Amino acid sequence: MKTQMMTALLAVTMASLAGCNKQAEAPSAEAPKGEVASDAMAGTAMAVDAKMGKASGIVTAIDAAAGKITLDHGAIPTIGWPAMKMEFSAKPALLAGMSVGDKVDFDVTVTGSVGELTAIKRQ
Ligand SMILES: [Cu+2]
Repeated sequence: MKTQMMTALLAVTMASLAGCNKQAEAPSAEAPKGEVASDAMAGTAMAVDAKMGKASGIVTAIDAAAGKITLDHGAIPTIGWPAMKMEFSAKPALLAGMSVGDKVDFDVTVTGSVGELTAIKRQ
């Protein structure tokens, strides 16, 4: 799991670096507001910027009191993540009423390798 995540992050980093040499290339049609390529280019290679994405998934584990939820989620192109199963942190109030097996749509903010849900709702 950890290796998979590091590999994904590395891929994102490599993609960002590659982007610096291809400024003429049109941005992805899925590029969200706020996800500006120049931000990544302006920072150093070690800078860790928060990225936001939306995706769908299935709840596979949940600890609402601790603010932890594990989701088997689909790809999140805006973050550069493939589909995977992983744990997210979330405010306990956000997780109230969620159960294992629920299909959900969620918003996530990723900083480094940490993903925090900012919104989640049952489909
Ligand atoms: Cu993930």
